[in-house]
Amino acid sequence: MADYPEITFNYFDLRGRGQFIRAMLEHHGVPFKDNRIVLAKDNSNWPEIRNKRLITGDFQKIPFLHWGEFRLNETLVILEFLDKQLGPNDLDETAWVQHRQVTSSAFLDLVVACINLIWSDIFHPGANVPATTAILKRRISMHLATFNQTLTEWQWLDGLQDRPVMASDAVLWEGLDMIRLTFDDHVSFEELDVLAAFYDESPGASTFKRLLAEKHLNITGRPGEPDALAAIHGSLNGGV
Ligand SMILES: N[C@@H](CCC(=O)N[C@@H](CS)C(=O)NCC(=O)O)C(=O)O
Repeated sequence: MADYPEITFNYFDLRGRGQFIRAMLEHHGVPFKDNRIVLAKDNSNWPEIRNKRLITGDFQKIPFLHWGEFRLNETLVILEFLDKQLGPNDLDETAWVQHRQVTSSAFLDLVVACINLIWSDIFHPGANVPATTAILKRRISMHLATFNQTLTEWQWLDGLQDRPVMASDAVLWEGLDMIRLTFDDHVSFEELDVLAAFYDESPGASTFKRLLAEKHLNITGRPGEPDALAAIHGSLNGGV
């Protein structure tokens, strides 16, 4: 087994920006302390936790990864760091850059987009959630079609089974699964052959699914997330 330093991963006890990092560490068998921060129902315990820089790092936000001497904030930085530590060391520059692009877009354009929609009426008082949902549904559908085309051109599925699970796998899988749940299957990637095959058969998928089956996790820390999701689904189903 590889020799690892002391590792602590700090994140909320939810999916958000952290589940794919946990899942990667689990999949690779990395021994780590999984410090899950449990929010009070109204999130009132957060300001006190936020000030504990051993838990929230130099930017006082999470995810925050403590890996031996390294203190890492910023999700995309953590993911690149993990690929350097755990990923294949024989990727050429072109493949490495492609992985960084897939990781960034899956994180920002899929995962963060879903998170922001679920929080939208709180972060943007007076927001029109049905209209916001409809716009995002259109934008994400277009982006998934583009993703599918590009991954086809990049022959993404070839060799997927022959390399270790990378950040791109964990985040893209999480993004697709969050889209399924956030849009109640109204944004479908079933017809997008590469994405559909990736979601079902990518090498990390069984670990990602197993972890979620072992413990149900909300997508975000938004108080009342089930009601927010019900409102989004209602608007997609033609409700007000
Ligand atoms: N740019 C950061 C953003 C991290 C972030 O906003 N994390 C949220 C939780 S998912 C947080 O710490 N929110 C509390 C706060 O901003 O006070 C990243 O991508 O990691």
